[in-house]
Amino acid sequence: MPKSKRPNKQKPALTEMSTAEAAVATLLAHGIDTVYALPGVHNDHLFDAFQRASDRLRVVHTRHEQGVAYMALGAALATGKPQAYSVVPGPGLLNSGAALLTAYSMNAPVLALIGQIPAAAIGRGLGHLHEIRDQAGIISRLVDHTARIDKPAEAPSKVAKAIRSMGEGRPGPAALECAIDVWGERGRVPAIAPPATPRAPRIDEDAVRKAAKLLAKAKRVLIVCGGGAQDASPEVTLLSGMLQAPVLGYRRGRGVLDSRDPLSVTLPLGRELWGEADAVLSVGSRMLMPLTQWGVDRDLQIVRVDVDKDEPARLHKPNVALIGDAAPLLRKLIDALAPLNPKRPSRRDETQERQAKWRERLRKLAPQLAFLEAIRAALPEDGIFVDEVTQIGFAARLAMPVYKPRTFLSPGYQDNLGWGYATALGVQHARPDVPVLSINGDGGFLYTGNEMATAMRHRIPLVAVVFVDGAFGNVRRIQEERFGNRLIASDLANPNFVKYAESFGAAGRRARTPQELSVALQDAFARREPALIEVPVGPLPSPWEFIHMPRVRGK
Ligand SMILES: Cc1ncc(C[n+]2csc(CCOP(=O)(O)OP(=O)(O)O)c2C)c(N)n1
Ligand SMILES: [Mg+2]
Repeated sequence: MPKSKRPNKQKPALTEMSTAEAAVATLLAHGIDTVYALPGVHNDHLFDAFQRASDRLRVVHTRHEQGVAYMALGAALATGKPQAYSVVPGPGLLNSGAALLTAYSMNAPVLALIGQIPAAAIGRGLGHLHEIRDQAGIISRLVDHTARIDKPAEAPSKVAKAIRSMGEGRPGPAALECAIDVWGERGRVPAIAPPATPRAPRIDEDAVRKAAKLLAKAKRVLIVCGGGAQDASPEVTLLSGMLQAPVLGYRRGRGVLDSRDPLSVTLPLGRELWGEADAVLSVGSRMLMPLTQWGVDRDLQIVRVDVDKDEPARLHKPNVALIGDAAPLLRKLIDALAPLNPKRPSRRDETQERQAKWRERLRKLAPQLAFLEAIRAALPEDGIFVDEVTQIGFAARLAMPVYKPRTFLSPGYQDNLGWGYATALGVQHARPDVPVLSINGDGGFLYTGNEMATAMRHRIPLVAVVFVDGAFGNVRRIQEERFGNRLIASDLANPNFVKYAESFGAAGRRARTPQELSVALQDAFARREPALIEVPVGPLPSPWEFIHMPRVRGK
């Protein structure tokens, strides 16, 4: 082609902006319209840019950095969409650390915008305000993608890349640092474009056919769902019917198949079915408990659907690994299976009868179950339940009916005490259209109970229940049962939680029985204002025999 006819390669338009303004414009272009943020001098220019964009961007500030990070996590879990939080460097970053760790382990798309000391001083150990040794190195252990924005022109591409990284492959958090003197620096910035639609990853059709053949031949299939199945509920439901396969969801897999479906099961029965299955289809689950505690042998064929290519073979090589997003992969699998699949006898009656037997045995947890019944009756079908590391939570994972995906949020393998209240605040903030319930023990609640101030300040109508046994009850029971009642560091001095809530201006109530809890919850959901219900309880029966159960197959 003659030189003169070459199409004019247009240079992107340049606009004069600060680094912070460019970062904010890029967040907005990517649909991020809320930042959970706690300010400080390192990020003053960033907050000024937030302020100038306040017709399009909401800033929700909390009373501790763990609050902003957990809120962003909650919003990400509730919506499946990227969310952002911002903190000062050093202590601000570390204060948000447990939540960032949890976002990583839950594969949640959370972007951390973290301040830094003056650019020229980074790495020199001069003792600048909030300096921490090798901040970038610390962050890199917490997230898969991190970068530092060093000048205004870099902001759009680095922010865009960070957001893209949160959704590519295995989703997860990302972090960006920016120095105190760089946020306000002005320069010419390339035009900020909305994100390109990501290309759908290629599906390995051979692997899909192989999986379909394997499943079509199998007689007793079990489907195991983890957090990665939450957006594949219609597909899992269809497959379960086609294969007459019970669907096991424990913590993060609950709600993928509606609990009212006779083929929906939780842990104790799920383990029994694992012992009898000739094939397992695992969808977005690490399968740590089945593979390590329940055992595996040659008679069990395994198909694993996972977005992370390294995950399926980590513990035990599956017969087939399908790599990619669960929903499109399962749709392909359904198409491939349809012509091969024999008409199967119904397993609904069998599964229901066996569920009923387990329900009898689970009566051992009757006090917890009675409170859960009251909660389920008051919480609408699409209401969101935010779990905690507490006796009621352990029982909920086993026995509370869950009707829809993303309505049962449990912290997964971190099981970090104290995540609940602030995470639930983020959930309620991101989903103002549905009621959200946060359950807590008295131990866990005071990790972030101070964020009741945030609920009031930002009018977030979250309802929290605090079960008060005056103890880190779980720890205390272990000391009683396994350490000859040698109690240590497990008793608690509590505030009056009703007065505590009232001191923030929130509604506080006490409910002493499941019936009273039911009434208090209905009232709190009707009022749509921040509320706390204190429920005094005694020691509660142990759930552990239903969770840590012995091997059912293999050596
Ligand atoms: C971050 C974190 N720290 C400590 C623990 C250990 N831990 C598990 S349960 C528990 C006690 C929970 O007490 P509470 O919230 O009152 O619930 P309860 O068992 O009394 O119902 C503790 C300390 C944990 N899981 N996570
Ligand atoms: Mg307690």
